[in-house]
Amino acid sequence: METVRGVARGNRKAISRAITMLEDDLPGSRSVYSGLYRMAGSSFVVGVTGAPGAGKSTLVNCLVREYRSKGEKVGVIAVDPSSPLSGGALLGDRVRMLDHAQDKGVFIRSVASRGSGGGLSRATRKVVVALDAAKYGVIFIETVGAGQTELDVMKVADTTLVVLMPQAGDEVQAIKAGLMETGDIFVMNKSDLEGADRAALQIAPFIRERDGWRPPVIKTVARSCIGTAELVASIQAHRKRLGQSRKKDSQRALDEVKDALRHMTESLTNGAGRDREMARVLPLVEKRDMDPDTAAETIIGRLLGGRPARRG
Ligand SMILES: Nc1nc2c(ncn2[C@@H]2O[C@H](COP(=O)(O)OP(=O)(O)OP(=O)(O)O)[C@@H](O)[C@H]2O)c(=O)[nH]1
Ligand SMILES: [Mg+2]
Repeated sequence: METVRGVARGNRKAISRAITMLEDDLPGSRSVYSGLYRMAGSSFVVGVTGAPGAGKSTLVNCLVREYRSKGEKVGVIAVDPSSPLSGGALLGDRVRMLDHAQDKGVFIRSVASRGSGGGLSRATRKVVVALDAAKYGVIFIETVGAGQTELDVMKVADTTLVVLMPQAGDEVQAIKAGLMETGDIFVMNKSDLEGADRAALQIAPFIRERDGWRPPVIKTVARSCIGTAELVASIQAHRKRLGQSRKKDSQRALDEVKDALRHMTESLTNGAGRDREMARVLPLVEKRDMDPDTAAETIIGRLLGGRPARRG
């Protein structure tokens, strides 16, 4: 498969093409995904979440610089749950990311929900697989906001950074939004502003140790990349810790298969409306000659029968 080979060589056009194929479920995307998935699995994925304006993009910019200086190829995925045509936030990201726009070792891509089944976490996973297969060793995922969607997207990450800032009541928001359970590392950004120490102290009691890892709180000034070397050291420490347990891998596999199942049952359900079998059973259910469960079973049987699972 030419696209897969192109991605393996790190060809940027091939990577873009592969991502578009996967996102839009274009013909041939199944075999592209299958090929890429086999090559993937060595990248390290860092999720970056937190309130709007906390400095996530500015911070990622610094982190990209840190990892580039270590010679790593770096991918950046900006996830925008709301608008397919990226709004102000992403546009801002683009401008800031221009720092790295000319760098061949950096690949930046945004992912937007198109209202298609499976949603953002599925789309994000696929972009990760493509960049992973292209040997981008570190991949950052930035999400805007702190809803359930973002928490789902963060499941894709190996290490999750929760970015907070002082004076915004962020601590309270983070505690409410379930971010305290999500974060592997807490970043108190904008530490040049007043109240950073106090804010850091306020969240500390809500941070729980998980699997022998106690999430640290690290102060940064992303605007001048202060504290980001320390942050990288902490990310690497967490990565090392993860490397020692296989649990993460089986959890990831479970999440991925569940995502795929959800997507497929959704498209089955949507496609069923136009199915011949549906046309046959519907009048029966209407007349109560057949119950809806039996009708659904019949349709699934036919749909699956007509679409055998691919092997290999
Ligand atoms: N004072 C101060 N300002 C900062 C710092 N880091 C970022 N900012 C500013 O905060 C604003 C928001 O930064 P972004 O990086 O766009 O924040 P974000 O979290 O990516 O924002 P969204 O993507 O819109 O959610 C910008 O004006 C930055 O210049 C910092 O350490 N100190
Ligand atoms: Mg941003």
